[in-house]
Amino acid sequence: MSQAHAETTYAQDELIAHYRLMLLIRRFEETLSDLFGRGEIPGTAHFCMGQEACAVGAVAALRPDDLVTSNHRGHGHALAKTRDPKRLMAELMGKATGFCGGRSGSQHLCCIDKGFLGSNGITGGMVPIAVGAALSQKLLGTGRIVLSFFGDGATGQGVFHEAVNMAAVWRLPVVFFCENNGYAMSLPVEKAFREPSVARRAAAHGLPTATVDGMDYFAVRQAVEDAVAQARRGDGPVLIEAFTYRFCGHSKSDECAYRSREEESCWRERDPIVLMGERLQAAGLLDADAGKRLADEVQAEVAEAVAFARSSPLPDPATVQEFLLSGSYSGD
Ligand SMILES: Cc1ncc(C[n+]2csc(CCOP(=O)(O)OP(=O)(O)O)c2C)c(N)n1
Ligand SMILES: [Mg+2]
Repeated sequence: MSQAHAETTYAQDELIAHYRLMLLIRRFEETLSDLFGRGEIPGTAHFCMGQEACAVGAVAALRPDDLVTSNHRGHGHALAKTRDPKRLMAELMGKATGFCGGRSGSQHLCCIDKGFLGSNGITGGMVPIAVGAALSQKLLGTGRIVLSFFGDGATGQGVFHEAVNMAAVWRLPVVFFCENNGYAMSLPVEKAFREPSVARRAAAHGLPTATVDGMDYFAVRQAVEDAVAQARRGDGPVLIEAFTYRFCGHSKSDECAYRSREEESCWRERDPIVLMGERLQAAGLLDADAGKRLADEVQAEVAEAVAFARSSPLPDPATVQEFLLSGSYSGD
């Protein structure tokens, strides 16, 4: 699909909804950062600001009943798949109304009823789980796809290659989506790998690969739609490498001493939300008033999520042993 035609191919309402969702992810994390500063969020969190077009563009290519796995930088993935900022905020505050009853925090989020199989603090840890889920879908004949998000750093893990190989051999319905943001913590991709291209390394496993501008919602969506079509046909997995950037530090304590302010501002000029807004405006789908209305709506929705989370109860201490083991745990 040509750049010029992308805006007219998709339904206008859907494009506006996806632009709004990207805004929601950004405002949600900005608010979260503030809540962290106030001591309202226990544990840690890794923000995805700058990477919103990857989460929203990729999930846009799925059916609602498809499945998603995430990584440690998972708030955008979770919001794109569940569209439920209230339960996410409650989970991050450790409240009983959260996705996992307040037990997971940022690093082990999951929402099975919406097909969000989980974030994970173990780098690369969800890739084999995505492959296992894809094997289940194939054996059960559900026709569902699994979309697996991970970072460039995860591709240095042995288990990543084992999982991609197995998916290729068994032609499993999985789309591997690498958000290459140039760094694993402070380590630049060029220093971590003699061959920095994730797509070239993955291609050695015998599956098709594609690279895409991860700041461009339309490009991401198109690449994932093509990959999903192949996987859904039964022709096996595809790996997509999306070039993107995290606008914030790796985690809350990172001051980004390993990268230059010039590099940061170059990428900020390609803010995926601004880029999508400009595309929608140029196509006559969004004007300044509508943009302002959406921004106000999103602000209100995040405030509502915060109010919901704050007013929710903490988990009942009497339930502390629930979910530790399936079946009947006697406490012995
Ligand atoms: C198995 C394992 N090794 C190391 C770490 C520490 N660690 C946490 S995040 C991270 C970097 C991950 O980089 P990448 O996959 O590129 O994701 P990004 O943070 O850039 O989104 C590392 C090494 C970990 N969590 N798990
Ligand atoms: Mg990275």
